[in-house]
Amino acid sequence: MELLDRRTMLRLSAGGAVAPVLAGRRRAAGVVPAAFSVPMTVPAELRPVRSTRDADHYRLVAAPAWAEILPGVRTPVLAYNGTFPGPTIRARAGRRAVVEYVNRLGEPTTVHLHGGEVWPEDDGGPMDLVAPGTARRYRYPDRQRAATLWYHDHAHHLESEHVYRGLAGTYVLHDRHEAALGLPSGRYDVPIVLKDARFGADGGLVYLPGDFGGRTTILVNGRPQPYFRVAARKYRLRLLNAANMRFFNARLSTGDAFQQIATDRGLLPAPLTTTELPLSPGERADIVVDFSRYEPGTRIVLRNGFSTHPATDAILRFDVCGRVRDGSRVPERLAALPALRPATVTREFRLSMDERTGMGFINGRAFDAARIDFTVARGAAETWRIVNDNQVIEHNFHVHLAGFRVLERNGGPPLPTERGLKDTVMLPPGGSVRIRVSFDPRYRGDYVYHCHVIDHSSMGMMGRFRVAGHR
Ligand SMILES: [Cu+2]
Repeated sequence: MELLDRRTMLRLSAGGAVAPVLAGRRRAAGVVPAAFSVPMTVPAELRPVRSTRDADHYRLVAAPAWAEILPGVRTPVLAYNGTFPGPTIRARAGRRAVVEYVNRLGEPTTVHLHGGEVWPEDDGGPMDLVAPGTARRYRYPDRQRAATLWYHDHAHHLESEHVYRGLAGTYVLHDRHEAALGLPSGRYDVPIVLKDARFGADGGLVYLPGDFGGRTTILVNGRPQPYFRVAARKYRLRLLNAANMRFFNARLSTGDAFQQIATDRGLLPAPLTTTELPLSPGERADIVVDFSRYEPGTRIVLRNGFSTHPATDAILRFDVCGRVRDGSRVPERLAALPALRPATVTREFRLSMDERTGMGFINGRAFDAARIDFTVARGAAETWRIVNDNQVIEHNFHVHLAGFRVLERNGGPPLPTERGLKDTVMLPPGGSVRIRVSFDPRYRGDYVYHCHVIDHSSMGMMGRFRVAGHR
């Protein structure tokens, strides 16, 4: 029976075929509102508790909390500083950020800064646990270019449920170069944290591993399919796919194009005009949407082009309000990418999941905290080929510390939307990519790489590598 259930679960995770049934049940429970009936909220910004000449100190407390996700319903969540999702940290390149982290949950946790170039002891790796009732300090050098990063729990075997229940937040890194470009900023620079969830009849979050098909409520910044009242001007939207398993393909209901200005690790060389933007879990993309081309009163839905069910099709509705003065611009040149360095080593990673047991493997091996899979020379550039060996299950791939560029997808060119600096890349069933991974010589030690469909990494689809050697 249990096997059958797991099988059903995996089938759901592959195609979402049973979603209509679950959606029907959910509607019967009467707790999830109709789409666009609640306003979108913007996560609070975390103020430093103190600042020194070169560092900003933040305090992050993980604790159980209540959140109003569905209108009028109190839902128990796991929260950073009491909010769902966690507060947005806005850091400045060239200044260190120090996060004092307190774990007031009943389980061990870690905090990983996804996309951050940090020392291993500050990476919040899956085994570097913060015990319940204890605290520790994470130091982020912030010596990389401006980018939309995010922080989330990474405690092995628990990260999937912890992130699902709320332990995730946006970490925006600003720098001077970007500030000088004149892009939409301030209240017009908005984090859009995408998740999905399954609610019980009591309004609680139901967590079942691999339950893609059951998580049919789409959440934006912690609200179900909200509306967002926007001024008729340009907005920078920082899209973060913080869902455990769901892939999004962002599109406007009008079919209109928008501009992508950044990938995971920072600005593109030039804005890309596109009508769709696919994002697998962990990926980010910054886009600029110019609402001044619409008459006030126009409503435009941000849709998920990957959705196979009407209940999960809509993400968010933009309600265009009055015209305002807009001094922002999207310049034709954004930021030059660093030169692609020649690779000294080629590696292959084959991702697979046993559809019968739900166990995840990379190159045939499940995660073992005691095993180092390979060693990278400090400061090296390497070419990695990554293959999804499953024929129905979606994976993706994330490496800690290093950023990369996508060289090839399925033997052809990369998607237009992934031609920038990346740290996470999608792998549809049977798909493959070749990437050029570039290591910053300032860092060495042990890090992990894994599928960021975190119900999969939780089940073993993860490994460790070492960066070693003198300069
Ligand atoms: Cu996977």
